[in-house]
Amino acid sequence: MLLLQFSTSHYCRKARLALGYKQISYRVENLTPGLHILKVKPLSGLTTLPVLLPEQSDLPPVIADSTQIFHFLDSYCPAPNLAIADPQLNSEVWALEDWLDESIGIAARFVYYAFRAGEGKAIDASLSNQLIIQTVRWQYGITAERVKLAASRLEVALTFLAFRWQEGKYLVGDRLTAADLAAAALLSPLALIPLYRQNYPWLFDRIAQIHRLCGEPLPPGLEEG
Ligand SMILES: N[C@@H](CCC(=O)N[C@@H](CS)C(=O)NCC(=O)O)C(=O)O
Repeated sequence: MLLLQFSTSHYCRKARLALGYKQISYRVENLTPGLHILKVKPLSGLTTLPVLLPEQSDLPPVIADSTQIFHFLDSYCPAPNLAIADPQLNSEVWALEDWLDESIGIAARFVYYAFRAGEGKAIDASLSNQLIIQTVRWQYGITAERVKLAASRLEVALTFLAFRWQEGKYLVGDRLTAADLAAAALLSPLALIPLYRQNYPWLFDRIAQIHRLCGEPLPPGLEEG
């Protein structure tokens, strides 16, 4: 299988966590932001990554969107499953996964890029890096007002997650699901931001645990050694 990705994207990390959790061997192709459209649009009709190419004649040729990749991987390799057999709990798994994907992952992106352009500029103050950060902020419309809204959305999410994730519990039921993988990947950009590290230490412990379980290298800010 081939995963088309941006190496730094938290949505691509989400797909890698699922591949790793299921111990599926795969290759990655890192695309260049902007130029990626030339390759991705003809394949999926979308402009976003990740995109998974299963590369087997009996399988769909292209799976775009991290949530669709989760569903595909559950049908391709059912154990361990990202869903839960109980229909009521399972509806919670996928509602949470969708909320994390469509709201919280975007809020994390807003807060992360605002940090990298301001207080966290020293992480990489090179002209080329700051140019990339400015381009991303322009592309997604990351303004100060929207960053404030994103930060308050993250606060709601982290208050919710605290009840479920502290003490090694899972977001739904009594084992890891799509919801836990989505949260671990989509909140990982916050690991570079001191304010979140100080206020939510349990969050980063859990993100690191889930990465280890999936055999995925830890995100920037949490690397060991
Ligand atoms: N809901 C999508 C979101 C993916 C997404 O936003 N990917 C970003 C990178 S983090 C992207 O490809 N942006 C480039 C673009 O929109 O052209 C998913 O889960 O796959």
